[in-house]
Amino acid sequence: MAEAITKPALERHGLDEEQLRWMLRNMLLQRTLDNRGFQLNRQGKIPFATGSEGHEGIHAGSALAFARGRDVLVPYYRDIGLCIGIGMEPLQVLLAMFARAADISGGRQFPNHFTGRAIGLMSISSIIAAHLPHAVGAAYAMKLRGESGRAVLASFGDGATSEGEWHESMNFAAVHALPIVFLCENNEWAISTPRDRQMKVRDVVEKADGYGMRGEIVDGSDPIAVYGVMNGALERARSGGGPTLVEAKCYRFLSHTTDDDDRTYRTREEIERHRHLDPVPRFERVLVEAGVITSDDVSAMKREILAHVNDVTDRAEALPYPLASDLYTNVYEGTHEPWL
Ligand SMILES: Cc1ncc(C[n+]2csc(CCOP(=O)(O)OP(=O)(O)O)c2C)c(N)n1
Ligand SMILES: [Mg+2]
Repeated sequence: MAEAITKPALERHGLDEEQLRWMLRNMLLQRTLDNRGFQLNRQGKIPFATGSEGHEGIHAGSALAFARGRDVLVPYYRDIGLCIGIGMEPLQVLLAMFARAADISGGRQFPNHFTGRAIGLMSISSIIAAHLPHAVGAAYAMKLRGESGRAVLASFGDGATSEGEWHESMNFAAVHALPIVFLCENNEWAISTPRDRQMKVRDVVEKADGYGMRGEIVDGSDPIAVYGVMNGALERARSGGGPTLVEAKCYRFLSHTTDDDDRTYRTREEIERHRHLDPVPRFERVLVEAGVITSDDVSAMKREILAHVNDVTDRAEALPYPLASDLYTNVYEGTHEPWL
């Protein structure tokens, strides 16, 4: 009798079914919010949006490895899924897009420049790599205060690894064995600059050697693999094992932002060649095939997410803009108004 062909069991890195479904929901929510930003921009309702299509696996896996209430996240502007994954409400995303007064920055920041002290989310800087010395400073403070069991998760793109602040941060963190994980979301592009015009090495992770830092590479379109690597690196950092550079490979499917037209520097064929890496349909398939979720439940999840995103869109849009008279509130101490 022919032996039944058994498929290898899904590698879960200890994750239960609820956690796997949580990651899928985070990825679907991220994509829906992403698309909403582009739609609202094309409708002329918001001036600007940044997409993160292709990064969803990195964000879901890393967010699950993040210890809420203990760790500190120092992200960059493409990390919408990472921010909602550690507890930021989707309404905040829409308030920032619409630049409403109720936005946490009072409608002053670029969209996707989130902050949230209560959830351990440090403010995002538009200046590439400028957040990394701050991330290292937070990790240094944890070490000086003897706060073991905590770590900093700092993320950035491949382009950021050419910046002086990136190198200084890596060096300082390695020398002082700080509790920090550097997460490079390598999406092959820095606006219009491809990876091979950005660096001579093939993999960002090779740069870790120059600092005597541990480096790990992971398929960023596989959230379970990302969780495995990030969980290991964060646990090591929390328990005194020092920093790690994690390079998560992915691909940026959309233009850099709504202000960018990627047809001027890359072909449609190149994008199509990477489609099989799209983490969202890929993970959906993996979970359905492994019997973790049914196709019907995925459809119901998508409907529930769309209804929620529609609701927060309407709520945010209905709220007022900040008042011009509030321009200097929280900028200068007291009632100082520079024009008076
Ligand atoms: C110091 C600095 N230089 C240039 C810019 C303009 N800029 C904004 S995003 C970006 C590309 C960054 O690429 P990467 O780090 O790979 O991140 P990605 O956008 O691909 O996720 C550049 C050059 C900036 N914001 N800050
Ligand atoms: Mg990039």
